Amino acid sequence: MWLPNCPLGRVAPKYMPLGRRGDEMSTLASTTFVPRRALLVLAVLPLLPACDGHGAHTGFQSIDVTGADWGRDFRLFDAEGRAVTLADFRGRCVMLFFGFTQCPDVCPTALARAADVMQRLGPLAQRLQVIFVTVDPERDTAAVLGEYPRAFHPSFIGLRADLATTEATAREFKVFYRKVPTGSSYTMDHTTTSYVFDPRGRLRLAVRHEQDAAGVAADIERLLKDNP
Ligand SMILES: [Cu+2]
Repeated sequence: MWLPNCPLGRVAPKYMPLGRRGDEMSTLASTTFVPRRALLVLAVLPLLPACDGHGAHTGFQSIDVTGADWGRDFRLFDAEGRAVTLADFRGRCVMLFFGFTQCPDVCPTALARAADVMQRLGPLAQRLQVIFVTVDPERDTAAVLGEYPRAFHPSFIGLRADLATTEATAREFKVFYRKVPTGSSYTMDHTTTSYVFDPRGRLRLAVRHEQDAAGVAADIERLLKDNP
């Protein structure tokens, strides 16, 4: 069941192909523009506590998911093949985003916003690690992931894993993705939410794709100041 007021992720029905009307997506009421090619599908996310209004009074502009029993950790590999887990970033906030480097719009937009957040944080930006996790490890090789996130900010890193681990990690974070054939090639549909962990490694915020950089920066600044 979909709760139309859940701010976490929405699709605009008018951008859905006619053939899909009648499935669960067509019930989504929204004014948010998300191109079909980068469609977010967040069928599991109405389970989030914020969707019942819980997040409204926490003072964060992002959705407060503190205490979630999911999104606890990951074990993925960086461009040099080293295993990376959340514990590697203790003392810093982590902003985690799932996508793929050939994404035409959603991923570049999310990473550009993350770079904007870094700038807005000033010196505090040293305490934020932005991580891009590929949902397309077949094309996003270690070499590709060594380059792509850095094009947005030199501190950003890309992580990957084999297909099974990618799937398990996405499931842990309630992230949906799937291949969509495009003639001889394919693109990916994927969830557009970014997640923020506090410096103690606790999942705290789900950041909507539509949220602006100023709001994200304010939320992260608060998490950093609460955890000096
Ligand atoms: Cu994308």
